[in-house]
Amino acid sequence: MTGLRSSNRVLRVGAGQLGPIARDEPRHAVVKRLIGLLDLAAERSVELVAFPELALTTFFPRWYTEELSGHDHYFERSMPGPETQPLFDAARERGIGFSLGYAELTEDGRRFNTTVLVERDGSIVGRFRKVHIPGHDTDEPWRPFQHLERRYFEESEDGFGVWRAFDGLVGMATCNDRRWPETYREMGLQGVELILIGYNTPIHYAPDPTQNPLQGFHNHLCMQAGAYQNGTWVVGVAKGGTEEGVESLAQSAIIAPSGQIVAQAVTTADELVVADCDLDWCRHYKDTLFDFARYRRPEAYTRITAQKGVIEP
Ligand code: CDV
Repeated sequence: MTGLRSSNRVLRVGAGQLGPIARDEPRHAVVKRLIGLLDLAAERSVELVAFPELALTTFFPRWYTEELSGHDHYFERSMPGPETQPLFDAARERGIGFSLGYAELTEDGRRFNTTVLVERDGSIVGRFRKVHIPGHDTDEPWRPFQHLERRYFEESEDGFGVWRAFDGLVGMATCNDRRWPETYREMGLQGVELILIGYNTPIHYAPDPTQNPLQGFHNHLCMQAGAYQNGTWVVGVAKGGTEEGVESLAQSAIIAPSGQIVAQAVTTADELVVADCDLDWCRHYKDTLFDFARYRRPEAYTRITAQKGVIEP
């Protein structure tokens, strides 16, 4: 590929960052905040807004309950449901698509940390269930606050899909998924051009507090690397600020296929971060350095490992 080319596939994307959601904040109040961000998006002709992980409630896995059903009121039994329908209506009226993270309770009683992708006409494009579930599943009162995602959510076996939408190829991942290279590569192998990632990342990491001052660095490090190594846009969107006494990272960012951050949040509150994402720009990387068909060598990776043998830790 030589030189630059003009593109018809410039998608104006917004990262709809949220500040804290209080434990007693009702759904309808949160939905109102989300619609407020859609209003900002409409003013700026944004076509797609990415909202954070578990964007409808406080981050409830920080509290232990003996019975899982003790937290069922934080879960959605349908999407849209009665309380989220106004968000779907508002988005469709404005011609804006969105991704939304929420706690999903299926008809057969399974619980997932899910994100739904909705097109500009209100149709549901796809649904992603978080693959890498961090934290722990039993009460650990020694922590200043808990991270009981492994108690409340199943690990998804569905993997990382990519959907034709927004005139491009769009994928999703959720919070801890963004730290794993396989997340991006699985979608990269399907040609992904835009990955939407919501997160709730406490600054304090109880198992190893030496990582606390590096939270912002690690957040951008993994998303920038994932974008560059797969020639894709990445939108990382936080629920940040201090929620129920727990400080969480903000720093929502829109990252180009070059790995460069092109727009970033400046607050820890509700904020819309906007960038024009030229989906054709992905080709600069997908057709050159990261031309998978030409240069990637999965057969050699396996062979070399076999020859050397596995070194026991
Ligand atoms: N919600 C998350 O998945 N949070 C994790 C924390 C617990 C490390 C994260 O990777 O940001």
